[in-house]
Amino acid sequence: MSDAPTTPTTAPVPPKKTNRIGLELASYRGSKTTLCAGCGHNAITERIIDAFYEMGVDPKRVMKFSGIGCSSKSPAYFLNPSHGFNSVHGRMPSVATGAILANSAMLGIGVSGDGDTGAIGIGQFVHLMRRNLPLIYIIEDNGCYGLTKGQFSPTADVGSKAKNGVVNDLPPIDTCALAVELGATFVARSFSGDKKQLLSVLKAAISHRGTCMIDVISPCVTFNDHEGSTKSYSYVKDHDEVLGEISFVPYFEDIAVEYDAGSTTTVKLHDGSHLYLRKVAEDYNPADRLAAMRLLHETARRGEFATGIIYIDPEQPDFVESLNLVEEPLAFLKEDRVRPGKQVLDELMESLR
Ligand SMILES: Cc1ncc(C[n+]2csc(CCOP(=O)(O)OP(=O)(O)O)c2C)c(N)n1
Ligand code: SF4
Ligand SMILES: [Mg+2]
Repeated sequence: MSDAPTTPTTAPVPPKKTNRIGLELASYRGSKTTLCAGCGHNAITERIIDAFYEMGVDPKRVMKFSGIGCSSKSPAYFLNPSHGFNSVHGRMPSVATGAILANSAMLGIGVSGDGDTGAIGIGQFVHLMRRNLPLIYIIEDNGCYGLTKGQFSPTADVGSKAKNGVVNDLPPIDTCALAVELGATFVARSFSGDKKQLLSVLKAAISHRGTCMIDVISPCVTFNDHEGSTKSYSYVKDHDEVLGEISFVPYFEDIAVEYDAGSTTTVKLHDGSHLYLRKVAEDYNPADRLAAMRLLHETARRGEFATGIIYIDPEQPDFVESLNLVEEPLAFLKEDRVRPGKQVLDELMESLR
């Protein structure tokens, strides 16, 4: 028997999994969350990470915005290499509008709360919805002000009970109905606990050009997850009326989707991706604004939530187009292109004489 030393064998290291632009999932993560364990907002963060990774979006091309609240802390927990601006309570829409108009080559995502949007920020929200600014606007909706210890927010339902037993007696603001009414071109509602649906909705939103308003019911385990609350995990699971199966096929993948033309709506998105919306609940057409309003009113009357893509119109020009801005981002234009020359000013003065 030979006693020559044997060379140790090392197991081959499997190649790291990357997406279509060569980045690992880690490039889409953010700092460690400081939110409560089990908070719905953390699940939404995970889906945002998955959606941007799977769509192969360069995180450096993304701008993240938020207001104030537990929800508004979320952008710190995803897409670390992206640009971010944590604004004042309820003022994220104006900050996002300025940033996107200054550099429309970037992809904007804003995270707000039901309080940040529906209370102090409602004025900014309604004007954002009218403009079709290319922005993914997510409301992490728990029906309360989580950060300030669980007071009712404007999305709390009539009759919903707070942890201390107080019953809410004011009617809620339905942010989806408001968004549809005011002209948002992509309106969806989802649930932080529905991984598959939320991921498809987020991927479709990345492919849409215009305002995507996504209200995600996101239970607050600390202040609003008890019996009597209509935003608890158990209530939402029991009252979620799923509009139908969503299949999203990105433009860079060649996936054959088997669908029945009679019961599936196909929507072609801005970047060439496709959405196949299979109707389960009813014969629902997400391109019909009146049908969307009817659905929202009828489900609310029954104490239910319709989830899925509620309304979509991929054809409307976005705010950048309707302002007729030059193709090149304003932020990079040289001074001689943004400041009128002396001759132009002289002509203008002359015309005002
Ligand atoms: C101008 C101003 N008013 C009030 C507050 C106090 N405040 C901080 S967060 C918040 C509400 C947060 O609720 P929501 O947007 O629903 O976020 P959540 O914490 O529930 O995720 C309030 C009232 C503040 N920070 N700034
Ligand atoms: S207080 Fe509520 S909303 Fe805030 S992190 Fe905790 S569970 Fe989430
Ligand atoms: Mg809230």
